[in-house]
Amino acid sequence: MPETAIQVAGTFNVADLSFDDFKKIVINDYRIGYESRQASILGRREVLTGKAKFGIFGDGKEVAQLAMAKAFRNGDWRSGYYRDQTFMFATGMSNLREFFAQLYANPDIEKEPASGGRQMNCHYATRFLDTDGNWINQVETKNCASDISTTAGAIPRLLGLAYASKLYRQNKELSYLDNFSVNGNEVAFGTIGNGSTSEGAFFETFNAAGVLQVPMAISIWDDAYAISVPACLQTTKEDISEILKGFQREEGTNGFEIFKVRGWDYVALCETYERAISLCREEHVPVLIHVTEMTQPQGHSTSGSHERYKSKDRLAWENDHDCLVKMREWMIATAIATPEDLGQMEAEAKKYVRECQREAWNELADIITVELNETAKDLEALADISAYRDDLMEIVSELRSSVDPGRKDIVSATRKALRLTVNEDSTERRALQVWLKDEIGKNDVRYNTKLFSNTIESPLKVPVINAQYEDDARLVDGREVLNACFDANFDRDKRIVAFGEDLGAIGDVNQGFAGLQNKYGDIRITDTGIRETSIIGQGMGIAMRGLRPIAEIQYLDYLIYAMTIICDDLTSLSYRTMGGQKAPVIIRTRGHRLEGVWHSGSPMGMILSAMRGLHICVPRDMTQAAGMYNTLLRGDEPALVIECLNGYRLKEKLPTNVGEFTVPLGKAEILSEGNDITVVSYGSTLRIVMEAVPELAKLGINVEVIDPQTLYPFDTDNLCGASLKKTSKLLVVDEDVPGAGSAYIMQRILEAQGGYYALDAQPRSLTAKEHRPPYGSDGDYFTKPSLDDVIDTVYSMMSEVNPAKFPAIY
Ligand SMILES: Cc1ncc(C[n+]2csc(CCOP(=O)(O)OP(=O)(O)O)c2C)c(N)n1
Ligand SMILES: [Mg+2]
Repeated sequence: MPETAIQVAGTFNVADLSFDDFKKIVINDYRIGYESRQASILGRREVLTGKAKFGIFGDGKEVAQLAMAKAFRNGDWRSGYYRDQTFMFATGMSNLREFFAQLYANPDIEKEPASGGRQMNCHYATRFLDTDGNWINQVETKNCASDISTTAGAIPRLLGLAYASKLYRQNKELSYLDNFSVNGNEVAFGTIGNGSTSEGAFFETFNAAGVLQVPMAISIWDDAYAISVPACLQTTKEDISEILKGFQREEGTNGFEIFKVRGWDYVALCETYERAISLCREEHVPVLIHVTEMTQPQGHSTSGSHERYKSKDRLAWENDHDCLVKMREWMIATAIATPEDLGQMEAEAKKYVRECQREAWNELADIITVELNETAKDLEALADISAYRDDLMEIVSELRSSVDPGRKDIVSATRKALRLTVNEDSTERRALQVWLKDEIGKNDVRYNTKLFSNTIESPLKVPVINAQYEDDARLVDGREVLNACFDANFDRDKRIVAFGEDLGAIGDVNQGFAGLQNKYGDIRITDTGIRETSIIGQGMGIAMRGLRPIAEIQYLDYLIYAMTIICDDLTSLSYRTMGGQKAPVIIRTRGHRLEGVWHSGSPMGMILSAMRGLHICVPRDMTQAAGMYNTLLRGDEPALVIECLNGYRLKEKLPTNVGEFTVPLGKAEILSEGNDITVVSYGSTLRIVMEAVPELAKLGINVEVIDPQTLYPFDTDNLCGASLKKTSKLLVVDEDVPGAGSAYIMQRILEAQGGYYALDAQPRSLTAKEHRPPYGSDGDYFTKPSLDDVIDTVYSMMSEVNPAKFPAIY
């Protein structure tokens, strides 16, 4: 790595700081800021010359980030957005080479540790799992949760990162987890653009932090624009801290401490961060630092130019108020540095950034050149003995002359060559076939792995323990099975916490947690406001800090309010960091059958499409649900468990090992054996299907009923496909709209499991109607699959194949 000045911003320890030391720190800060600016300029150039796809940079935001970095300590967390490169450099959480490696999408995590080339540039993350998936010691490092591109997307999890400090400080039973916290002294730093504060996720989370009183420090980088949209169209009074004044804490109230400071005023920024963060750290008071008068010297991103929408006056103002220009002026005016010294340092910094950029480029380009040359030689060898010599040499020549080639060019050339010579056989061709398979495998690892953490703690590896019962096992309400399960787990593992609307004092709306707050305390079992997005964010943040949250969403219908955070942030976390981060949140909810437009939804197709990266559990009763919780709480991957809303009062036997037995994920169960037709269903409709079985038997039809138990993973032992070999007929029953959850199940069975080949009748689905279900029992009967519907549909499928034996009923 080329030589540079100290990469990490110094802190001012006023007591024993000489003017010389002070100068050194300031000059070093300026250099970090200046290097960062050069990286932005060079990065943009690399995009515009075609070496990288897209660029978004932190120019104009440098000085505030230098000040913020001074207050950031080991153990602290950042959860922010794409403008923070200076902060990342100043804290040592990233560096220039990694910055360029990400711009070039280098898939090597050694070179691009934030995402292994998966995320666009300036999306930061530190790796807090080692290569085996074990936690590293978080109190000895500075920590950065992985960025996402959606505006305000980093804020909900910020709440959890801060909330973890509160749990670690207030719950002394957690003191053994000393690699995650030192008495909850860690501050969670958030950053967000002024425009993004218009998002609901920001307001919701902000309010929650004021209620919870957690060490969360949100900085708002205010450059008065959100791409082209000016502040007057974004924010009431054009001033976010002004309108948030009602959150200011007062004598005897909770709330925030709110600070406002200009983004080019180095001294004021350093003082503000020092004051704000010590208060936040010591007293667990959330703070807001509104940093105004920031600029965008190069405009928003490489996708357009800001001259299109900013006035000449505004552009001139931005030039004058460029934070680095202002800092430089101040340094000269206060005799911290001379223009000559600074000029020389800037020249060195420019050169240094250029060297880092070249090295990062070469690190990837050199490897690809070697790979390209090897493949080109192999293609030439094939050409030498092939009847398609000229065409093959054309492919090689195109490959050799491609500008800034990537692996796709090499693989694509090989695939073309193999297509061309499909009727030939030679050692050379076979060698290319082998190479291609191997190369596709390697790129699979680069680009298609780590949807889940897949560590030794994966819930898929949790040993299966069967439920045990006494001979005269008690029949209890389903909710009591769950209650006993949660009780046993809270007793076993002090890291587990649960929170949600009405979860604490009354023990949730269906009383699964009844009495447990009294037993385990309100720091572990907690009521929250009505705020689904930030409930999930709260879970994510604390899960990233080593705790085990059960985050409850009161009804499945309200999961939609948390969709953005679940599908953007939680489910992509492992993938987008290439296994560098995890957040094993268990989302608990209840759904399917009840009555009413917002109390009976079963939007499984939506969930299955949007939430790959979660295990999706659909237990048919509370015993199966308990077994799934037992599995998930011993694993380390996120999951969604949807309990059946109409099952809490149904009687079930209470297992003697209610906190120990496990239900394995992805293992389907045959609930009724038969050889005429296979019916696959889950959750609440399963009970109806089981009621239909004896009725259909009376009509001479033997039904095989399969419960997949989890929709993702789905029936990993292919029980459904195997059943079709026997029955040749498939009916899928669920309560989603047509072509949603049922279409997913069909794809798994007919395509992935090869069930298509066993069919001798058209596969059918029995689902709810296209619209949401109405209120009332008649509405339910006419819109959701009923017992009559199941019987008649199965019968009609039999009739289709054998009308003589099964004449039409009506
Ligand atoms: C949810 C969402 N909506 C829209 C966008 C597109 N977008 C990307 S950046 C941006 C502007 C953000 O402005 P601001 O929050 O002020 O941050 P700045 O870029 O000015 O620092 C927009 C609209 C997005 N990424 N995510
Ligand atoms: Mg902005």
